[in-house]
Amino acid sequence: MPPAPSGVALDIACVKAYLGANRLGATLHYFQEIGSTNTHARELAERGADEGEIVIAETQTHGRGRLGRRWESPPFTNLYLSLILRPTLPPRHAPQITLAAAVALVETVGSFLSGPPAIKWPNDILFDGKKLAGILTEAACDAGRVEYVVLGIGLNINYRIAAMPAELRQRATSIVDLAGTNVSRESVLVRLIQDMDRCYGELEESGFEALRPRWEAHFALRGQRVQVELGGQTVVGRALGIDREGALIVEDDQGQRRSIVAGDVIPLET
Ligand code: BT5
Repeated sequence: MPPAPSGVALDIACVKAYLGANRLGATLHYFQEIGSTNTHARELAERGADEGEIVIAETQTHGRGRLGRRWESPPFTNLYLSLILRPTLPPRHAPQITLAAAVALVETVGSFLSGPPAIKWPNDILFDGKKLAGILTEAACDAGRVEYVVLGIGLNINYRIAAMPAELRQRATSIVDLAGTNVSRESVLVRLIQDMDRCYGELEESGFEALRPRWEAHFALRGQRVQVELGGQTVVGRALGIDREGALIVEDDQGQRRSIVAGDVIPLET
């Protein structure tokens, strides 16, 4: 698909035609503007939406990162989407959906770039240390089972660094800035949904172990000194990798191996 000139809306009919009979994306809820695709997807999930329904918007007025942070969402430029999933995984494995999405994202993005992107545990996709995409996973659990998961993805496509707010210019990037040319957002969207469909299927059928080698192959922090914020507690040490379940393994400065299920990781200069 040739890229549309910037400022042009997504051709959703074309996306649907290419998607065919995927489990994910059979229903696309498309908005020119929305508060947050994750918030709307949660409302739909609460009202009984099916697994695989996707909310997608051209711009978000209240695009969210983790911990109340903001996600810059300029119109007609990038992808902002939220997938509704109803996994059969136990709640303690729900964070693995973020890891499966990270594998899908690096595979999608890698196919549009000359080199491979990297994963910063748990939810950032980087290229040369700059953020290209972020994942926001929100799960609702009840009586020991996962009721639904909303998997939100923000991916910078035709977002020129010059158009970014000053605070992002040093630490964010986009496909156009890396590839040097505008890219068809429809092509990226179709590929992303297909890759996510495949990776999510692998996770459900074979567990995270099936995806782990591909995740590890893109792991950006291996061997690096990191600081991990655990909501009130800070761990400083060396990132070793992830375990069978997807927890980050850090050897702290006291020589103790710590297994971290959720937290914010800051790479430290050595
Ligand atoms: C994330 O949070 O990286 C998750 C972002 C998820 C966004 C998607 S868009 C569709 C869906 N609907 C939503 O409302 N959200 C999801 P976190 O790790 O907390 O990173 C947030 C930080 O990334 C910010 O504090 C900025 O420093 C940076 N940031 C904000 N906008 C960015 C952008 N467009 N590109 C790169 N970095 C950005």
